[in-house]
Amino acid sequence: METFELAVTRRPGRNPGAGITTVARGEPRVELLREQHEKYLETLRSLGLKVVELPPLPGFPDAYFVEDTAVVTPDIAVITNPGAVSRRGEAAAMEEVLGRYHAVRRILPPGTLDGGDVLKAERHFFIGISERTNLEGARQLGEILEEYGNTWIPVRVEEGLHLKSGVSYLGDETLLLTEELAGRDLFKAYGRIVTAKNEDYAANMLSINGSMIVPRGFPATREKLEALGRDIIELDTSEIRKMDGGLSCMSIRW
Ligand code: CIR
Repeated sequence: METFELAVTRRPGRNPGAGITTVARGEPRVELLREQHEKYLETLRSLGLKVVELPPLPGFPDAYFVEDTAVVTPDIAVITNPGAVSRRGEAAAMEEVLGRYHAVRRILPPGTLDGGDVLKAERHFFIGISERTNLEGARQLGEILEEYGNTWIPVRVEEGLHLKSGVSYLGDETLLLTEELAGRDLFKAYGRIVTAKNEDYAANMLSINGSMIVPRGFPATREKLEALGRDIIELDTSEIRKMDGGLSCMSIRW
């Protein structure tokens, strides 16, 4: 299984509630959101990752959802062109940071792509076509990935903000995914653990260095994951969820 060594993150700013959201769960409590973010960083550190903590990006209330700004593989960092116009400056700010570690390429207009739509399963990439990622953006990323010996396939996103709102890679050719995605042919070659009824949000989680970080409050899905016999760490993401975010969104990992 892949080993992760580093996570790039960004601290939430003063007004995360000014970000974009499609969910009606109320205004996030800023202090609590910060605490939840801090616990997330502590958890990544406890799993052996070095955590790069960037400062808030003034004028970009969604900037702590760093995952959307870049796709990183062992070979290359691809800076995205985020689908939401209000988030485009976040990607430009990430370029300088990732350039310290990787050769950098870019997704160019008219292509749009959010990292939340890109699911890496070893050397195969599922790229969600969503409100944020168009086929042109997916194709540009796919061609770059192919240059380095990877394969890719586009996936229609019909529920949730991003592809990874509904599916996570657990390693060992196994996915955790919503019932809707589990029915799709393109996932059938994988081992599939399906989120429990009314627990679709639990599909976004992180499988890191032998442990699984899962959102708190989804006991039936947790029970299914327990069968894998790995360590499970539960984190409260109540405030992050109000801004349409989940566990994967808050870091870029490699
Ligand atoms: C947005 O709508 O862009 C942010 N409020 C949430 C982004 C979540 N990112 C992710 O799932 N990768």
